[in-house]
Amino acid sequence: MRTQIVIIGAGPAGLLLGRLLDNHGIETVILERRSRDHVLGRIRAGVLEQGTIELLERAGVAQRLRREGLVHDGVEIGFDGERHRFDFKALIGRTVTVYGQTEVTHDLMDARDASAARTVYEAEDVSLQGFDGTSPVVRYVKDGVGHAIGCDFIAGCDGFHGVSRASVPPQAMKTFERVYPFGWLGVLVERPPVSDELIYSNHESGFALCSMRSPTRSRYYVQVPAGEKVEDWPDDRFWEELRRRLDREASQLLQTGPSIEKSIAPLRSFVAEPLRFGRLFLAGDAAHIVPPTGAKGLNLAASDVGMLADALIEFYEEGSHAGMDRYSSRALARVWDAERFSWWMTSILHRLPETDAFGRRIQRAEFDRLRRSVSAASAFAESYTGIFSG
Ligand code: RFL
Ligand code: PHB
Repeated sequence: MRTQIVIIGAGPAGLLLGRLLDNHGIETVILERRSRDHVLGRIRAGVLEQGTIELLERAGVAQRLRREGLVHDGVEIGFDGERHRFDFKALIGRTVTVYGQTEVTHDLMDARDASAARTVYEAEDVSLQGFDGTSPVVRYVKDGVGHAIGCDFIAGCDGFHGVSRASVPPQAMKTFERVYPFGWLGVLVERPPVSDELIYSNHESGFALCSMRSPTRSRYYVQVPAGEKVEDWPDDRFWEELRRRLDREASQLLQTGPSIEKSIAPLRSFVAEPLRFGRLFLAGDAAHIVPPTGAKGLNLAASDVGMLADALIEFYEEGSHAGMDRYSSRALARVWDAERFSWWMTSILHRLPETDAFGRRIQRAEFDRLRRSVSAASAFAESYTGIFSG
């Protein structure tokens, strides 16, 4: 069989790329290792930048997002019981929208199902060949039967543990990494959120975050040491720890209940360079990871595939290679800006090994500067809302 582009991975990056290309009559096949239900069951990101929303609009999948997305004008940051609100709208005239990654994925899957485009779920043993030449081939096994697809290009959208990046010869790639000695324990609960906006909290015992999925469903996180097990965190222990890390008002307003999902995500910063190897392009978590503190992962995945779709459309419609040649450097400029911001926000809000008495005073000084300086607060607002487009 043959197609124009094989996309590996049906996460938000792969599905959005498929949709943007489909809208221009470019044929794609998506190969996904997991089942559809498994992909939809993963609870991940919650905050969308304006640029991501514009891209979802362009893809024609933003109707439900427009209806159900919660527009937030700002966020709050707490430090040792004090809280400060950063009003993005007043500072720089921008907002963010809270709409779960699960919902984005759902909308993209529905749109793909309604089109003629092919998606193969539970595709095993996916392997990539010949992308350094002119005729790449992707092989996979489905229900015990081997298949091969010849194509013009391969898009590696298969996340951090995928096969695409691993298929590149190590000498052709440079990687940059920082692994943090802690993770985020997240809980989803069918209770109204503690506040209308997100609260990021720095407490002596560690970081906490109050987020949400809807006016009746909340998402909370606490920093836990690396290697911690979900089984060691019964709901009562989680709520007690979260309460401890919030200011008095928030901890009083917190409505607890039985968790409907609970998981631990490790924190990591990672970038692979470049993002193109002949006829293979990497996008999203396959190429880079940010710690979730800056809410950038999904937004970066979206901006990567927006740029990649433009480049591929330019190739098929105008015969020009220019966009494809520029893709890696264009996308990486935005990636590194988000890496910087996510690393910085992580380092000022978490308890790190270097957070001794000096480190804690520095964190406090960062918080005070953000509170007192309009230019510092505006720079924070620009980075959080994603004004930088590369
Ligand atoms: P994904 O979502 O990991 O999808 C990759 C897909 O590829 C499949 N796959 C394979 N398919 C075929 N063959 C193989 N060999 C394969 N190997 C893997 C996988 O099954 C999967 O379906 O990557 P993508 O599309 O690049 O999307 C990236 C985002 O998922 C990620 O960046 C965000 O979730 C990060 N993130 C957040 N980002 C935000 O923008 N805002 C947030 O508020 C935010 N919060 C978060 C987050 C991530 C978190 N975790 C769990 C890491 C909060 C958390 C807790
Ligand atoms: C979430 O709602 O899951 C969420 C929100 C903000 C973050 C990370 C995760 O920075």
